[in-house]
Amino acid sequence: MDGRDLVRSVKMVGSVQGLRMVRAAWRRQRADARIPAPRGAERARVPGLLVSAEPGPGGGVVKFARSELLIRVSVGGAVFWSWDGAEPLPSYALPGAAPEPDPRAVLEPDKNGGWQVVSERLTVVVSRHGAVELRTPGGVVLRRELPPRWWEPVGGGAARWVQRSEVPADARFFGLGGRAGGPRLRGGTYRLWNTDPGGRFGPGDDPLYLTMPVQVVVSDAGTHLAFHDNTWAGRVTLREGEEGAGSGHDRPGTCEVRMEGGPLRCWVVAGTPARVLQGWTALSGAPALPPSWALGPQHARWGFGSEAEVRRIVAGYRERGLPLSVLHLDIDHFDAHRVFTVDRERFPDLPGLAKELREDGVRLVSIVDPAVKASAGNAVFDSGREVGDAGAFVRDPRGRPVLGEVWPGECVYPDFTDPLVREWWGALYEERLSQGFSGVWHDMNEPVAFSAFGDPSLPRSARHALEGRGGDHREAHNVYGLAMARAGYEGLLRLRPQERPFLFSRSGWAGMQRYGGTWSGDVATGWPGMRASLALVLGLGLCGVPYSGPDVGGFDGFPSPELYLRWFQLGAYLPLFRTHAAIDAGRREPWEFGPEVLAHARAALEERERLRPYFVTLAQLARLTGAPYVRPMWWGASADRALRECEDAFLLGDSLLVAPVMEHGADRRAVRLPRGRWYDTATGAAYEGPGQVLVDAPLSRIPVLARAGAVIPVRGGDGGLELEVWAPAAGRSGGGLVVRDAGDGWARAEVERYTSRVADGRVVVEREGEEGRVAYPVRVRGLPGQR
Ligand code: NBV
Repeated sequence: MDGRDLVRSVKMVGSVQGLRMVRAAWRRQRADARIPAPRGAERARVPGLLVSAEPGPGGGVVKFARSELLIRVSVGGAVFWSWDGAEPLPSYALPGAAPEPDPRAVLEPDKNGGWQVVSERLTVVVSRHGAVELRTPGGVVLRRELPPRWWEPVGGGAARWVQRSEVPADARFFGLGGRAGGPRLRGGTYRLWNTDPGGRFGPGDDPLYLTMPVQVVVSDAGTHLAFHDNTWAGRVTLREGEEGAGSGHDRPGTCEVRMEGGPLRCWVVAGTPARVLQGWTALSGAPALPPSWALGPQHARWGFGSEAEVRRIVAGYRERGLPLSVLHLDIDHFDAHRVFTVDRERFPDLPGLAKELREDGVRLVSIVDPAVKASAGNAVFDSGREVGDAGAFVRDPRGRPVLGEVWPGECVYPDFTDPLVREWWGALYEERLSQGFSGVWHDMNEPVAFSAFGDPSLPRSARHALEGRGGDHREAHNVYGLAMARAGYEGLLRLRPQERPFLFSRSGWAGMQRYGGTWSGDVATGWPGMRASLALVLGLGLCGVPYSGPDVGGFDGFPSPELYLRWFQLGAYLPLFRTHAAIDAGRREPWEFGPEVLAHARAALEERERLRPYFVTLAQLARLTGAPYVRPMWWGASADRALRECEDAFLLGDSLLVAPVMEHGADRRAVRLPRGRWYDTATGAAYEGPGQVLVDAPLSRIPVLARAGAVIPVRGGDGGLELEVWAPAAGRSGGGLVVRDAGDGWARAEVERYTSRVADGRVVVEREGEEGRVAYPVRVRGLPGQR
């Protein structure tokens, strides 16, 4: 937080709290002084020379003079390797048991005095010094891990470590959670420490709320994902490689992972991007399926403030005939900012209001902050003190509760890494449900403790249960939001077992998708913020978290009508489509920017509703396959290098290509196309990829192109499902999947497969396995047979 942000937050929290923030910062610094300094007396260690090897399930153990390397290939192809005896479990990323070892993968000596494990998708080669190479079945090196190095504090304690790896010279890096500077991660250092950037962020801010040690690396040789399963603070330094233009002197890309403690263990999944995400979500858990109402338009604001204001907003949508599916209430509806309370003066009958809105098709979603006001008489605080032997709240090494300054004043923090605490916290959601809320929005869970300077979080010495193992905040910090999401998700599930919980969270870690989605957080209003917001959605999707979206219009300040509209048009094609802003920011209702913006925003809202069946299908497919709804342009064509560089457009599922306008004054834009024919969905014009084309982007819409042959489920004029089919090019065929909305429960959805082809100059659509019968109206677009 810089000086300006401090002034702004003091303005928001008040000067009494401002003073307490200074005190809190000093207190945290004093507490942290007890943690061993990272550069005290340490002993360095490397593995040394190879001594022996012992085959075991899926691979085995290779022993070195000063460490040992475990290699295990699992059924399904994911490769696990670790040093110093680390096993896959316990892990916050893996939901259950680790996958079974693949009995066909055997450790055997190689020709160079090292050892290797050959498996179906990857060959793992270990050198005599402890370098680990991952090769494709064709022998091309995807990744080469150099021998690691540890630094062990002389007096004992957590060892720091570093591991460098090399990737092909043409490789591009993605992922590491939500990164504002992405989606392609350029050379530089990226921190692994979930952080509230303090009021707003732009592309230059790093880290943000949701980091994770998941890298997705794309090169001609193939795509792979490497996950360093370690929750501690760390840094990843990336350097893109350089090709020697045929000279044979390529400089490989490099990646250096430095962690302040914790195990050195890594999972690698390789293959096509689709296969990589399938493998990754098989390991870290299938994405939760949002209820279909969460795929409709949503509106929020910090500062709706009263029942009358909520009614005014909903009426504003209704009077103008604008669709609205969800309205969010922020901390200002709480009583004195305390979580799980309602300000009864301003919301005298929240359940009544919620019921009325629901009858009108609008759900309410509530913010939930983790920090609990530390004052006797606050029911949540009082009940938390009764949990287990020591109460629910995080304590310092001397057993005193750790205090932090947040919105309600002096607060304590539930220790979500304790199963008992999760159970207690989950039960508290009954209060939210009885107030009429249908879902929750977790905020401030990095976790945040306001601080005049330094890291705005808990002291690193704070103690956590860590599922009974015990440890401090250095290990628990990055999974605080993840564990809170688990508490919330499991609580909602217990309370309403027949409904799918709706939860999204600002912070999280690898595996977050099991419990719900996330959103951009406080993205700065401006064109750069808009770009950053798309980078976040793309990067998180590649890390396995498919449901997210930005604060449309930006969190702070006053967007110009043009910026607001362009952001709105982008948001309409992202999984979480929600306008939101800070209490001191300008309005974000679509009618606040004049009649022209309103007309175009209406078109975007209507298009989103028309595409709702497609979004429902994409949500189901994300659950079944791990494929994000929003995919980078190289998704189906990772060998197309030009597409790897393309960051200003994306694929929405298999069928659509969305090219948002992210600069001022543009009325057309360049779009790089993957191979095949693409139709401009507004004009019907056909373009042939690969290559770059210039398409119209008037203020009324952003370019959206459909893949020739695509079969897209849409909402027809009568509200029923319809198939929109884009004519395949001559001699080609196409198709698409449809998963129908099976309600908000757990009914198993059926995946329907459709094919399209041209016969006798007509487009023919058939359903696989049903004697071709298609139960929906079909609307053909594009020009069949045209070359
Ligand atoms: O609860 C207030 C805000 C919220 O509107 C926003 O979406 C969160 O990202 N919250 C942060 C806390 C204060 C931010 C300055």
